[in-house]
Amino acid sequence: MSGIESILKETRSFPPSDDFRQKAVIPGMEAYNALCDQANGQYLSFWGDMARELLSWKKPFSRVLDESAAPFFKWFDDGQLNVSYNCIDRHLAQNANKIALIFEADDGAVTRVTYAELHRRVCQFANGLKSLGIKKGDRVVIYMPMVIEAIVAMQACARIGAIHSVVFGGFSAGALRDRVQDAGARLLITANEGLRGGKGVPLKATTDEAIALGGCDTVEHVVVYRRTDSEPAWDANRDVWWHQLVEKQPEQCEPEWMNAEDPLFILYTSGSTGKPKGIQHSTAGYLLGAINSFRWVFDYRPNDVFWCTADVGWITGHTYVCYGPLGNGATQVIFEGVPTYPDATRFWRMIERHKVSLFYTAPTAIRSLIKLGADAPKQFDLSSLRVLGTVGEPINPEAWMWYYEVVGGGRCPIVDTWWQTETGSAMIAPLPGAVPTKPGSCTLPLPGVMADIVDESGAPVEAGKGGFLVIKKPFPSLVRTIWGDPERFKKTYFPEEFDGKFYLAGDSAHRDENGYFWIMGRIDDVLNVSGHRLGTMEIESALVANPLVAEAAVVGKPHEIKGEAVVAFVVLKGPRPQGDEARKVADNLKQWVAHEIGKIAQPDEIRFGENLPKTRSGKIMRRLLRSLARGEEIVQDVSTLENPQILQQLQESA
Ligand code: 7RM
Repeated sequence: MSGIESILKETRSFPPSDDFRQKAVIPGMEAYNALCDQANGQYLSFWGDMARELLSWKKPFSRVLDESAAPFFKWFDDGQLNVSYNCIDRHLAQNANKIALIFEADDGAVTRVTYAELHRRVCQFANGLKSLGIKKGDRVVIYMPMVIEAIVAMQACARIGAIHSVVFGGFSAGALRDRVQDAGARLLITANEGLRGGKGVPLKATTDEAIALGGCDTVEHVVVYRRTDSEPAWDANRDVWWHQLVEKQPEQCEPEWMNAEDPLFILYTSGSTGKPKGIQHSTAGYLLGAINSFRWVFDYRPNDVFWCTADVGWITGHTYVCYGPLGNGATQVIFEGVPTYPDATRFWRMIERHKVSLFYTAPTAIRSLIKLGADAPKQFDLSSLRVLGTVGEPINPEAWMWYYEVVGGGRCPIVDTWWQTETGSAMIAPLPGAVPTKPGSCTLPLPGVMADIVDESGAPVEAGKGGFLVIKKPFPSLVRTIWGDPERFKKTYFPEEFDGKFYLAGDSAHRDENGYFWIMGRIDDVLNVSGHRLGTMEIESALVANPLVAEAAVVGKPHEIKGEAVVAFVVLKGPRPQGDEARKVADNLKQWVAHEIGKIAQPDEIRFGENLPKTRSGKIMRRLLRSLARGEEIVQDVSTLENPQILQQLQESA
């Protein structure tokens, strides 16, 4: 097998302004390099010092890392602490009246919660959980809308040492049941309804349905937060109203002092095949990753207003809504609704309204907002913005430039953050006061992250050559195991092929002549065209660079001569073309790709749709497109698909 080839060339580079650099948390490349040298030279004391400086410990640890049961690493493991104490209590002496949460509801109503108020709510709910018999180590599934109470529930679990598992509120009864069952949850927390885009989401009814499917016998109670006036079906032996549960609870709740390695939460990832994996994170190592990466990557300063648009159902909502910002004592916006309601200017309106300075969203959201109104941000005062972030998928240079120029006014560094549910916190991302950015690159690893790109034998590949993205040393916030399946954990993430020594991320990537990382897509999605192994990202970027194109996804299909042919699924900025028009545009786009990156990457076939099949967190599901391209029936699990109706349209577009 030859290495994965890189064919995209991007030469633009954007250093931070002098003013930005001078005020930054990590001010300039010298400071960045000094931290990297420190981490390279003294890996353990680097992380040990960081853990002492950034976390508040009840009992200090005496040992940084225990590798004796590798790859089941233990960090700071004889130390004791509590995550909720670190996120709330320790800010009270100085910042009790600082705003922690600015909640904007679906209908635009705003509620502000101070750190003191958050403390009171978390303590009362934690006491409520205890009154239901929930204790340290019990699993609690949280199936909530994106409201203040979702964060209160997570923090309350952390406070009493219960292990939460948040299930995204858009998941079906079946998906919820599978997760409840795998986790063996004693308690479910939900709402009667959620509200998104003006419509009710029947969370309690779906919860009832999930339990009725069977296999949830461990569940003793369902706590229900009343978000709307609708009256849910009620099982008086099992169901408890949130407001009644907290009513007479004391406003103080002593935190449960946890061991550093006690699990903090489980979060299920669907993965491309098979049963969802319960990614298990630790208490101290995870929190350290969340707190430290937040201040480094977003260059966090105490007056910032942060807004991460992710739902708490995803890892991004765990690390950069619930734990990272609160752990730093920050003020953040949380948003119940969707970016297109009441119209596609919602994000820009909210940035102006709340004077957001640090904004973090997904490339999919950026691309769809470009399609819905490329000039829309210009109607709003976005001058409060300081740093713009992206996460979740490669961002193509075209969307990057739009984000940089139209949203950021050319002033704001773009932090393209590469990481995973499994890594717990950002791994490869520019520190915005130091690392010059390049459109489409997540740039350089954070100090202390030993990322590399290797070939099949585990040897580093040279600059410009693609390979497997790996992390070569254990890292505090890395996944500890797959809940209930340590063997699968070992096989998936520390495979034999690399002697079990490297963490295998599952992405392909290459580095350029400056050592910058470019993610090329999932390894499973790599195409093999005439013996050339091509990542999906570069061909997609070339397509999106065409002014007509809003979004694109490419997959391979078997080809007699070439091995694989390139099939591209394309969404135009304008209406979906049909007939002759479609053929004409397709021909133009094929030539465009050949011209932009070379004949080898030229699509053999282009199909147009109004959208692409995406997961509920906005990732393109290429495995479904692969089946479509091959004319196969879709037999894969589509339960995590946001927009199933699009499959038919793409099928018919052949
Ligand atoms: C945070 C999150 C992880 C996968 C990962 C990549 C892709 C995420 C980027 C990215 C290119 C990025 N966790 N990915 N961020 N690809 N550039 N900045 O998304 O577990 O849900 O997904 O997402 O393939 O392996 S996740």
